[in-house]
Amino acid sequence: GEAVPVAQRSSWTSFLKSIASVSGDLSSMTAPPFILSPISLTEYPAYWCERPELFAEIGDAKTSEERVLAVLKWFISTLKGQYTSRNETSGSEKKPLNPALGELFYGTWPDKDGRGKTDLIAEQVSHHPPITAYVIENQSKGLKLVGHNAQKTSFSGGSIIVKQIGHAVLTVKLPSGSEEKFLLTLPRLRIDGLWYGAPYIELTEHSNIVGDGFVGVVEYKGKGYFSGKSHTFKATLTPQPGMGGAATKEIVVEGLWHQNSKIVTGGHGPFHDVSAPKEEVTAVGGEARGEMGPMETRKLWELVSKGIREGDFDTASKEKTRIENEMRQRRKDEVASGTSWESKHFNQISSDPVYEDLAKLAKITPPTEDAYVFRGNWPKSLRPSN
Ligand code: 0T9
Repeated sequence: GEAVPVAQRSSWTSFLKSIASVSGDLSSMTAPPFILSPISLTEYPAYWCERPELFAEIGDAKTSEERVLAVLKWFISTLKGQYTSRNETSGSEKKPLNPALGELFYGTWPDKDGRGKTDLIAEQVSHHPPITAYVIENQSKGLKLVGHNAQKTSFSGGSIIVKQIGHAVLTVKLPSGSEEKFLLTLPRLRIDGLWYGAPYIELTEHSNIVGDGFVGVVEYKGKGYFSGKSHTFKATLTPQPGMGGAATKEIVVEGLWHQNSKIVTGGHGPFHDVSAPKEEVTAVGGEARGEMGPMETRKLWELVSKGIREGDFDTASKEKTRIENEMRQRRKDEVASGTSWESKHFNQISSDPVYEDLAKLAKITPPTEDAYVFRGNWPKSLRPSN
């Protein structure tokens, strides 16, 4: 492919051959330097809040219908960042750094224009396969998003197919003191453009937003499907009689998730629009004096990231090997001492009752999933009053 530097062409070809034969977890495979991202997968949950004002608006909604529309608008508005931002900043999709077990990321979006402060904790709760658990909270608006992410990859027709495993639950505290919970599931990804060395993501199949008297389905299509355009979606919100919601009408939104959309049924007019720039998270150290500890992602990968950014791939690869060996040694030491790694912020539960209830309502499979419950232990740097 022409996007591949000449010196890396044969290594890219053999990388592609090995992804075609390995199925499941590509994260630990060694890829040629030109495709490496200096950012770890542990940072990716920040994409959920790069439009913090839209997240905050969920807390300001007055009715069930307003609330579910605010959830849908926030969700759709994150997709551009989640799935196209590496292309925008570095020309193509890149392979994220493969996180270490227990890797941490703390971040915040400051209060501004009455939207309240929003904070994030992400922790790598599994190394192989990579699983990231996260919590994003805007306390003043009564909003808390808790979720986890894993991927199952396969190769088909020259593309990587990524099935996202995991889900998120958004809890909205209402002024009455009661809570509404929304279940969010995640789309499937197809990574195209591999042959040319310029990979990019298209979303396929569907994902769900279920809660507050609505079952929402977001369908994704790319070029050559119902609109003929890339990044097309159609979201249908169907009220559930008997689920407490007062709403009775179905709402349909259509458009391009990386640009804009409009309400076409159950209302009319513009819906989301992500032409304005997004707001990146501010990384915060989680240690007592606001410093970054050795397992905090930007500290842990500091020299690897620097090497990748500056084109010093020897240093990057040496440092990466050092970290991997150190982690292997930790796991061996645990076995020898009969201990095991424990998450700092999350407790794993083998089935999530909130997922089960809402998945049943929307006929989502599988009927149950595990989940990671946030322990509520915010670092002082994010919650000085703790
Ligand atoms: C959750 C997101 C996820 C993580 C990434 C598939 C992928 C790892 C998972 C799904 C976020 O909310 C959204 C965005 C991008 C996803 C990544 C894109 C990607 O390519 C990687 C996989 C593991 C690879 O690195 C494949 C090899 C690479 C050479 C292709 C560029």
